[in-house]
Amino acid sequence: MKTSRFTALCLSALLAIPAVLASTPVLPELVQGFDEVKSEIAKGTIDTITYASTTVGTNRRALVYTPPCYDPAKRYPVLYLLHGIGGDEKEWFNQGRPHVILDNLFAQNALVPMIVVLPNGRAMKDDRATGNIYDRDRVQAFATFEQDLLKDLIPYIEKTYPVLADREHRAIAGLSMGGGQSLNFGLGNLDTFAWVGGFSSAPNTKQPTELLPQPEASIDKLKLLWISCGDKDGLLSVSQRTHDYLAQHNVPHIFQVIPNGYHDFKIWKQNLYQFSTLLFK
Ligand code: FER
Repeated sequence: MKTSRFTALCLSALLAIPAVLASTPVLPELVQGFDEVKSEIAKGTIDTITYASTTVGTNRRALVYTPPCYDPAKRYPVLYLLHGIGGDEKEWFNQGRPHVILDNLFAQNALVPMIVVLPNGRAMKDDRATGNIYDRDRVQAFATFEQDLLKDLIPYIEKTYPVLADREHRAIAGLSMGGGQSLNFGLGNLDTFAWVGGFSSAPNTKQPTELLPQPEASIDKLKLLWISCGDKDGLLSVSQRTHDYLAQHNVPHIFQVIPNGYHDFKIWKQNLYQFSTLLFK
């Protein structure tokens, strides 16, 4: 019974009218219930994985979302989705429920089926969000994660899951500290990532000239650069200065200042909803 229902749901998703792809991205309207569980749609799956980190010298955890109608015989693009300073690999799952948002988008045929990896971006032996999360070594661990991601986690994902392992099928995005990481690591490694998103990016974001020292050379490599922040967020100046520099150097990007927007999951869920529909198209 389970199989036939699954097949029917997956076929109906395939037969739905494809979303229109425009060269200038059109942001989807936020629909009521975009983050609520629907009973009659196909669901993705979230697993916890453990990988050996040569960077940290420990086994580290991440969550992995595989999309509805997941077929290991196919190959999927991958989004690495990063948490904030007070979180760990479960922060998005517990508070943002990305699986619900993505399942709903998939059911509307608005999403390219993708694998989403939710890492722990605090690359240190004790990687829990305990004690003083603003301690220097705890903040430093968010920078160290670049090596863990590139040398340990991505290779693990690519040997464990059926993924398309090239830059055009790899995206990185995150909230706050994770937004800073996404801009730093994404723009710093355009041979690895073509899709980059910073949601309410934190002060760990590099200064624009360090972030993108040769803006002109980056233009052709970027499939999408997304910068968004709430207008009531005390960190808006980080996104603003990045946008100003990009605009000055004619680097195509999306800059969204969300009216009446704070530093919270209301904003980050909206960001994920809209950003994810642009990916891999
Ligand atoms: C800071 C203010 C905010 C900072 C980090 C944050 C490292 C991060 C916030 C978050 O992730 O929600 O000064 O410095």
